[in-house]
Amino acid sequence: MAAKSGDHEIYNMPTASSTSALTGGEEQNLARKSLRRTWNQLPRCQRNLIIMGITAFCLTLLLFLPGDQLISMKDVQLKPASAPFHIRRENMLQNAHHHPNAESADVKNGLSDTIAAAAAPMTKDKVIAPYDNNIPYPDANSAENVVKLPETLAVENKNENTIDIVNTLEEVVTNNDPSSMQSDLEQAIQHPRNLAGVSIESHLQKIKSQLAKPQHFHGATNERQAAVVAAFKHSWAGYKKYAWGHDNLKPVSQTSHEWFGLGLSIVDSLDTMYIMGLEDEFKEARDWVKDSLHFHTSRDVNLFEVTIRVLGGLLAAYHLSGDKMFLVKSVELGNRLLPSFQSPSGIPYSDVNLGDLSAHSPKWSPDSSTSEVTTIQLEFRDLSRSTNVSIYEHVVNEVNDKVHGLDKKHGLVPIFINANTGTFRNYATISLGARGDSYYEYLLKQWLQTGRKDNDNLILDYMQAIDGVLTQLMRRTPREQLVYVGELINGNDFKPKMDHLTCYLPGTLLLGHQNGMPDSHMLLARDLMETCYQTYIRQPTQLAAEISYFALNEKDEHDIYVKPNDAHNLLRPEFIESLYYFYALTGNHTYQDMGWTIFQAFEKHTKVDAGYTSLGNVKNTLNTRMRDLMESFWLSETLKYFYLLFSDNRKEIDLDQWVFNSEGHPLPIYQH
Ligand code: DMJ
Repeated sequence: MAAKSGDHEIYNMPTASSTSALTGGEEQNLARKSLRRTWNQLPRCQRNLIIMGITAFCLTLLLFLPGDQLISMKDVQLKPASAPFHIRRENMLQNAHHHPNAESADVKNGLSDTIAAAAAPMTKDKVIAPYDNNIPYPDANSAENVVKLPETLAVENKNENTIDIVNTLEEVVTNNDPSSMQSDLEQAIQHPRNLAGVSIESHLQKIKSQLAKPQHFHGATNERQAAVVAAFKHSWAGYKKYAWGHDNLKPVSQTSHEWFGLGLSIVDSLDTMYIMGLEDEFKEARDWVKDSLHFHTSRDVNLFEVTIRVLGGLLAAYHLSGDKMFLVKSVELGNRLLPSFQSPSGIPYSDVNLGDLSAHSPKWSPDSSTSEVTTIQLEFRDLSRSTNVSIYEHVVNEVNDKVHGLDKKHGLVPIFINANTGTFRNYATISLGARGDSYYEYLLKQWLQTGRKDNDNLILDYMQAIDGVLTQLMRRTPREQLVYVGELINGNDFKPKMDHLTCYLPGTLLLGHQNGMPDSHMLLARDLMETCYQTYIRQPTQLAAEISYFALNEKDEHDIYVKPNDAHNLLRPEFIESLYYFYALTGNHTYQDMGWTIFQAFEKHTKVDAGYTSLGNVKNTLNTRMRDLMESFWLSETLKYFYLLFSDNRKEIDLDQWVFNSEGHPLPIYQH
């Protein structure tokens, strides 16, 4: 009689004397039965205790298994038939779009399981983290741990361009003597057309062998890329006709909009045109910069905006084209921005007058925005590295050091900081959206730019901040478990509000994970990416609103909802930027398809005769309320990231060699 579970087995046990004559198989059988008998003889409470002990042991084992192994185990189990979650959601919403199976692409591309896990959009089964609100992803890593870098992944795509400058540039002569730094600063401000005591051109002549070499791009290679190039050309034609030389185009009224008087759209577009292979357009823009871009007008500009758009745009154009003229312009602009750093604390004033060479706090507040003072470092450092003159890097390193030394809440920063006192504003909001966002972005990107040094404060602060995001700001909606990153009003009270700006975060997190950050970052990236996609796809226009709110409890009618005043869309790039990183780092074509859906929505609702316009309302296809502005970031970021997202070569820009600034301008990665 076959042994069954439970107490019956006791009647089937052979006697002890009979065991010696048994075969190996029978002996094993016997031993098993004897074990069962002993087990059955134990009191029930003792058996329960043993079961609990074994369960606890298994759980502990699981917790200490590296995250990659957990993910790959899950992945293997899930591969057969799991449709991406967004497809199921869309089907539920009867809003079907075609998305090829995410996993098949990974298998084809031979990517690692960890990366494949990130590549596959969130499926309910795949979410490893507990579903309770506000419980972060389990992760053994923390900021205290030394950063371990991964082996470089084998990839199928290549970038033929090498950045010679990175390998040949001598180390910037660093001069840390404070009094000489002060005098270098004053010299640069007094003589903005000079560099290191001579004309900018003479200085660059001296370091000729170290200057950038041109990079090569092939232009569009498929229909989607061609459609993006057509969108760029349409935007450019409208800008040329109605706003040439002005900052922005107003495409509905067919007029121009002035902000800083620096031809923002032209400078912001230079590298996009270069990458897209638009040689004629690039040349006309280049000629305008050479002949008509002047900085000496007495006008207040915003340090951050001009740094990321104009300085970043000029530097990227220089590095891609190798055209020294762009570097000459960058130096003059850099010098004219330096007065911002002449504050008692070294934290820069937000506003600077490029003509008068003076700086002050914004008119509306005594404080600078935290993200603004911490999102100028890539550009100023690159200016130093490109010219071998240390003052630019020095002033922004000082800002890094100051901000690093301030008290934070779980690594998170208040969104206002005072340039006079050098302290955060008490009770200011904590947010990964407006005024906070790129503080976190530049911690990671500066670390990448400077050769990923172990135990660098930048990366330690970044890791601590992301831990803070996971424990303080990340929540899931109660019904659909949509992951989002909320805000702390007054630095304390949780608000389930997420700016579209925050949708840069998935891409940055994945870039960090690729460079050795913990798996919890990748999981948050993947889940947040899905939520950002939902903020688009659930709107009737399939375009996201500027701000979305999320359900806190089941009584809230919708998991994502948009208030009437927040329903505008400014042609912002952040989600497309994240899609680009996901595609570039994983090779998964699903992200291209998601991007294509959104590109078509832009085409449908924002395209007008003279360009593309921001909208006042994404909630009603019949009443989108055109706002009549085409911001320069549409040209520098949104269209550039679309173009790179649709590239057949995901290394068209090699992320091991280039780091994108906050305005989508690629700058070289240095080895130190
Ligand atoms: C851009 O100017 C930059 O991306 C900036 O960091 C945030 N805002 C806009 C785009 O939305």
